[in-house]
Amino acid sequence: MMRRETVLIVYQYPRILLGMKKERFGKGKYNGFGGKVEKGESLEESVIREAQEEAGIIIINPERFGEILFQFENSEPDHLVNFFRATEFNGTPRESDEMRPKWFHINKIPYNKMWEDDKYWLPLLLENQKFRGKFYFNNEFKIVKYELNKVNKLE
Ligand code: 8OG
Repeated sequence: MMRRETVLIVYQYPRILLGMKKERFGKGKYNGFGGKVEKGESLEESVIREAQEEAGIIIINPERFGEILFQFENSEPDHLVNFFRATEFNGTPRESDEMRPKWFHINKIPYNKMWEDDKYWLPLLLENQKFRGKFYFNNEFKIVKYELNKVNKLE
């Protein structure tokens, strides 16, 4: 079984907008906005909808930057996550049931309160580099092995 998901990083140099996840998978961690891609939805439509639901912002021109397959030792299904970046949005970030938005300077990204893989791919996204990869997590949600490649384009 596999779940298709999205994650959006809003990047307004020199800061990024993350959200503290208040419920479900990844609770207690900072992450970009995103979630499950619904039936009949494109990746882009999904990430726009999630940013609106979770942070109350209308993102403009989200750009796809990476694709990572996450596999877990426990019964969690595989997650195929597409990562997006947007620099512009309308509205003011506001807290929702799921997320509490917060800006971070790019020199102070809270990697110790994020998924362990983020410290590998997020610097690439911030440097304009597209990527593709695969991470395997154990029962304690620690990385057991991974591959991460820079790519010129995502087909
Ligand atoms: O809606 P749901 O609670 O299933 O959303 C899970 C979110 O977490 C979704 O946006 C995809 C995202 N996500 C993973 N794995 C990882 C990961 O390893 N790092 C980051 N940054 N996000 C992840 O499912």
